[in-house]
Amino acid sequence: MMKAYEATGDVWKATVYKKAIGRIKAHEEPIKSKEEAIKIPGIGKNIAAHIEEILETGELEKLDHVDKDVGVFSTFTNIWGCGPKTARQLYNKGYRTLGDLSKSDDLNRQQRIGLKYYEDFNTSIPREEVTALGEFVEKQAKELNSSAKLELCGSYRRGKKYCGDVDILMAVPHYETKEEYTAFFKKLISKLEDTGFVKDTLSMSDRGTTQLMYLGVCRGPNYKHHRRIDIVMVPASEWACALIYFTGSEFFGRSMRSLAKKERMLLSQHSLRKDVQRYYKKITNSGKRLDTPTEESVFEALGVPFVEPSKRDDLDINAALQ
Ligand code: DCP
Ligand code: MG
Repeated sequence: MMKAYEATGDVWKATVYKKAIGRIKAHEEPIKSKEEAIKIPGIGKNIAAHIEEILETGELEKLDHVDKDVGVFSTFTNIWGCGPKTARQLYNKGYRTLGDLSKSDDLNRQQRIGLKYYEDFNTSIPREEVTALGEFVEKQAKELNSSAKLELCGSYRRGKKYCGDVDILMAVPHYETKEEYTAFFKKLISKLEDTGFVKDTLSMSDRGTTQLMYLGVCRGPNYKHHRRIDIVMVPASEWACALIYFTGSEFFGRSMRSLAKKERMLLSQHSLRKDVQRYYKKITNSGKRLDTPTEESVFEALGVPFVEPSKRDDLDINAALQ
């Protein structure tokens, strides 16, 4: 249904479904009735009724009325790098299948890589494989610098059994200047290419800031599938705030940033700052940067108890405090 509304450009309805999907995914217990469904924040009466129908009949009748073209749209938006807008453009140009697209000049380089690994990128990764891929990268990194630090983030760190991609955060203690950690990171990526682990590169950017982000495609030795891998390199002093950001969930991260704001602080993926002055949305004084060597120290400075990564799926830290 979300894809159907995205296809027709009904952003508001698509968002309602997107939010519900997020909440259902994050819900720890199986949902066995409409009553259980409606208790979950973000699930309204209509979606609870859909859930009941699926529980009872195994199907959702409303989906039968969705145009078959939505199937095409949904296939296209499942190509990495292809959003709703591109999918609509491709559709309007007459493309209907992945086969059509494989002969087309209308995809950019990233979308062509997305198409090449379509099946693999749409298959979730068992946790054990993510562990093995992370260990491979760690071994290569430590061969370059034995004190290099690496943490698997995203859904993996939140304890999921299956992950959409591999998210890695890296730093080398005492590497603060961009020159030193950029040199290390470039060497690492080349090494990952030389060993045959990295199969394709989607992008390498420094996001105009202190953090470097590599997006690519890898395959572990002894593994069958190609996987999406993101590696982020940060200066050592940004480790803890970056760790919170990349662990997610996106929802939890947003709630932490809004909590900071209430405390007249500013939390980002780079740092935590205090005594921040704002005039409406504008920051008029960026205050003072706090030293945050660990994740725990960030929670402490914000005055909230530490939240285990496995509890960060669906948690609004503000609501939890009330
Ligand atoms: N993130 C964020 N805001 C975004 C994108 C990402 O805060 N717009 C953070 C939170 C995510 C983390 O980065 O948890 C990793 O992004 P992913 O898209 O890889 O999301 P997950 O790892 O949580 O889920 P998946 O299993 O689908 O990869
Ligand atoms: Mg991820």
